[in-house]
Amino acid sequence: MGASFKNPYLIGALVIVAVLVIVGAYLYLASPGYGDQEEEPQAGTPQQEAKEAQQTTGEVMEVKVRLYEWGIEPSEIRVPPGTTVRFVIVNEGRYTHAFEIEREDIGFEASSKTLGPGQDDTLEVTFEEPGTYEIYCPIGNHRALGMEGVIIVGEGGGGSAGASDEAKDSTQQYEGISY
Ligand SMILES: [Cu+2]
Repeated sequence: MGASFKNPYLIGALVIVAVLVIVGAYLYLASPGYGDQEEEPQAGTPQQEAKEAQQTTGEVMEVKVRLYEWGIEPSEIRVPPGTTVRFVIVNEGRYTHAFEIEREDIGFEASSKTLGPGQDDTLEVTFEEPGTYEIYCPIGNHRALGMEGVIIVGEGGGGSAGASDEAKDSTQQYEGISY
């Protein structure tokens, strides 16, 4: 008998608890505080922007180029097609130099400023067309003296061989310097 009395109380208590939980949850969800919390990720448009910035940074390959008597280093640069390269060009020599990229068959040409000793410049180029681009110093006979090299835009930059590509690159850079 007692149980039949207790049960309605128990059920009533459970219903009240359930209602409180639901109301509490509703109030919590609807509260300005919760709204703010949800807006932060939405204001995470900053987060999205940051992501995009990172992606952009990831797509831009920065290459430091040293100009000196008589050479350009690195003398061989390999990039996958579509890569945007930001060349940071520094004249570390005692003569005036410049950095020019040229590919005659597609009529491509880009050049840094003429740089006095110690000066630097930045050149940003997106390489769409696979092939070999020449790099050289256009001043005087500097190219003939050794201030030249190549940028190879290749499709074979297959993802799996990333590490070995790097190893290859450094070897080829040394080969480039030696001749
Ligand atoms: Cu030069």
